[in-house]
Amino acid sequence: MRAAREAAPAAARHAALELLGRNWTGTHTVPAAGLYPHQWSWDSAFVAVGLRHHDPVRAQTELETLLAAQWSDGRVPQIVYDPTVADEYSPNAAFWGSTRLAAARGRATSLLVQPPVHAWAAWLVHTADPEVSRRRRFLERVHPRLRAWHEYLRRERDRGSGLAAVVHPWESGTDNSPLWDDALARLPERPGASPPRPDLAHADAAERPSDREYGRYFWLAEHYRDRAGDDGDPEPPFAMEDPAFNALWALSEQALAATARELGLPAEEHERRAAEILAALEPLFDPVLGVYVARDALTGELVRRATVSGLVPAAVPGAHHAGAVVAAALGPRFLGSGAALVPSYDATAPDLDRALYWRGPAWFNTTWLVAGALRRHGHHDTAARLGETMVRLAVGQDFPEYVDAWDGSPHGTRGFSWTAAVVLDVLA
Ligand code: 9YW
Repeated sequence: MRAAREAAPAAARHAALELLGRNWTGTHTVPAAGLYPHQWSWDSAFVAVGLRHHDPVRAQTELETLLAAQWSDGRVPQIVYDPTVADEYSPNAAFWGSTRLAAARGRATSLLVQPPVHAWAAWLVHTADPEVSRRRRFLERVHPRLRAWHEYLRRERDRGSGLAAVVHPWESGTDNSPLWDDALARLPERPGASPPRPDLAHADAAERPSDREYGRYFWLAEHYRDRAGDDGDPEPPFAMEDPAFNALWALSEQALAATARELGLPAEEHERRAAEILAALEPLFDPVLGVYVARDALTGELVRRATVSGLVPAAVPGAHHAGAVVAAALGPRFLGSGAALVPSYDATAPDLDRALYWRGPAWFNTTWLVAGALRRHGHHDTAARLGETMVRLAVGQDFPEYVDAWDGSPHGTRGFSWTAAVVLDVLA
């Protein structure tokens, strides 16, 4: 293990703010210079949550910049491409061709989405400094966009179960999670040359999805792109209900209720919807694993694998099986395995890979969400220990994208924005 140095809180805060300052473009924060040079949807939300303690106006701007790229159908795009950046990321803006689509209102974006954490982030940003938020009419301005975003998910992504389905693994935010293996295996191999992989110039190939996976990601992305991101396909090739995506949607609906109350608007509709999403999540709870799992919306089958996505529902107030999920988080599949941070995948699974992206390593945003769930259920010491460990491993190793959950060694790219943002929130 690479030694991670202890950092005093002030120095840690300073280092995190310094990194976020470097990754700030003037309008938004890139997830990481080099590997991820544009604006990513859920990354910006996490950045805003961390930044709110130090620069609430910049935190608001982060979210406002993202929401300015919202499509007329309400979708908040996965990536907003920065036209001043050369094509370092694949797929690039030309791949998607969104500027030719009226619904994208001229913006260069991905056609996909990411987990709906924005209403929740906006509410947290507001609460960090309500005065400056009210003065800037922040919630008034973002509320209609956040409503339209949730409306899009309900209208276009709910295939009748009450949950929103992702149409591509990238939409889950956990690209190569084992939850998608079976559904991806049904897709054709993409013929022709393997897609461009500029990511491999910035991170070790053994720590990124494989060329084979990328072939399928591209096949699926081309399929959706060729339909101009139209969700009306009665038989899409991929439609999965992810527990974290939907739990975060419920959390964001709860935040919209709080936002509505703050603005003097009716909140009941949001409260009801949050409760409906939580109820719709219930069939995804697996009593044997003690976590929520994914469901294939095309076959109705559950994917019975324990991943960190399945722990996230415990972070939502009112989640029905939160107690069991907290026990699972502390059990042998996750922290009870001796892990320092929450592994992205079941520690007892034979195909666990400690260095490979969403198939074993610990990420800071999901560990932080689980730490919040543990605190909510009275496990203050464990939550505090996770917080201290995150700060130590982040600051001592130049804010890695993810780490080995057991020995803490860094993986992926460095200078990763949400890792720094989580540190700021832990230290606040
Ligand atoms: C990629 C930007 C994104 C995150 C995702 C993460 C990764 C893109 O990076 O996806 O090229 O693999 O999986 O959650 O938003 O940080």
